[in-house]
Amino acid sequence: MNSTPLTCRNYIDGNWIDAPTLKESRNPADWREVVATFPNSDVEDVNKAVAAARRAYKTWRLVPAPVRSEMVHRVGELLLERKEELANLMSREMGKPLTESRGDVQEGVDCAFYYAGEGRRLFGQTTPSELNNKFAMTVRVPLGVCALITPWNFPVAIPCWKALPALVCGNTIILKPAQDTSACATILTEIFHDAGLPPGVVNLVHGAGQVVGRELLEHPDIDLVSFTGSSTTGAEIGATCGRTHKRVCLELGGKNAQIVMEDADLELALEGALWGAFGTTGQRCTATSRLLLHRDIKAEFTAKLLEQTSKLRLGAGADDQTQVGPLVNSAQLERVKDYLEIARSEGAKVLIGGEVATEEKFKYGYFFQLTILDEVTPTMRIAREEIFGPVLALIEIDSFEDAIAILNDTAYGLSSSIYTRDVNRAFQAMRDIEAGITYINGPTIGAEVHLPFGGVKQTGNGHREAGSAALDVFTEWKTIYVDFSGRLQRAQIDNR
Ligand code: UN1
Repeated sequence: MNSTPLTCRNYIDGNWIDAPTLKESRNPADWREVVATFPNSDVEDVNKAVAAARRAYKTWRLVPAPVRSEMVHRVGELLLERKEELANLMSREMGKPLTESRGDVQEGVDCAFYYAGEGRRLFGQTTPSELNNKFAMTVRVPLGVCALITPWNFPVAIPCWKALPALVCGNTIILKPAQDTSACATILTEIFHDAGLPPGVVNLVHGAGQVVGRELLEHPDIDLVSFTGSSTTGAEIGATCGRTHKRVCLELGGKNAQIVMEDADLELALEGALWGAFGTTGQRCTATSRLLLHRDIKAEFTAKLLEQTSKLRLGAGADDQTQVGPLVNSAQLERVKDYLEIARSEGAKVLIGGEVATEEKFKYGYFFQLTILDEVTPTMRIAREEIFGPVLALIEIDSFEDAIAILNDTAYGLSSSIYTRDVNRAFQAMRDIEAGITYINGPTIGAEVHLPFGGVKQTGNGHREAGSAALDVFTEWKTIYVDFSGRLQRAQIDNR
């Protein structure tokens, strides 16, 4: 399992740059293993990357979109070729099971092929002018230089969601990946390079958010910041981008709930709850962290849930047998431990788990037991705050109306789910749930790349990623009037 650490470098203006100071990215299943070293970049590195991206933008924006998208298509092909290598690296670097890591890379592939097609659309509108001999239309134009600040939980998929539409639209980019997944970001950047993207179009700057991220937010030559991460950091980023006049797209936290009504297919709802709560060790912004169970089925459902949870195999992501991996780092482990303290002090009952996993094989990793909390009330902090770990809170509901009200009683609004066989309730839920995404008879996780992704309330700031919605993030509308009358025509005057 211990292979030689990958030496990651910054990639600026088409060159891999050696760095004077390095940090380490370690395997969360066995922190003795250094997976990679990466630069602890400073402001000067950011400035060089921004200057390169700004220079490259002058010509990249003029490359026809269908030609740009051929390179994005190539990114998809190369991701497929290197899928197994990347998945293995990902499982070692951030801990999720191999099947999930492959899925993460596949999401990048799907995204590449989707946006490659977009290069031949990028549709604008034509509309009649109110004046004779005058033509009116809209076209999408790129913004310029985009800073993409990405998290560790989807180290390939999320950078792809941001980078690929940005590039097809004609922007140049600077990727600032999470420090926990510097190696994955490096391989992804190698793929961008090999796909033929010209120097300066894609730049990679590793390092701390407080240094690299902060400078990107302040830099006058950055036009857009796209960030996925916590709501607290997102609020700061939004405030800074407001002050520095940048467009900002925020994908933030969640406190997603799955409702199980008394008429649900309970086996299906059970599978959904297990996958939604414990997939990626609960470290998804779409993870199910509240399970709203109708009182008529709660006892039966809970018994089955405990039985199935106790069977899930915790282990190293790179091990084929593993179903749930470790947490990504010690800070996450501490956070989950703290929330268990809070849960106990608030009066929640720990039905299973609740502790750091202490078996010998977990000794050098950040493993936490799969945890289910009962007797949770909607006002408890554990029912309101994002934990980002393998912790599921059970809340009893009396009725459909009660369920919707509790589901909506949160500061967040990303994903949501209801299991019911009642078609009327399903449609009411689609209408009344306050969230960017609602699943009927499916878990809260598993969004597809060709549909909009994002949330309401403190989950975001009104933008959506993925699908054609991402084009609205990475382009400006330009409105064009062509007057072919050969004389001055005055709108709002000459047509009356
Ligand atoms: C995230 O957790 O930030 O819908 C993204 C899903 C995945 C993406 C999650 N496709 O669960």
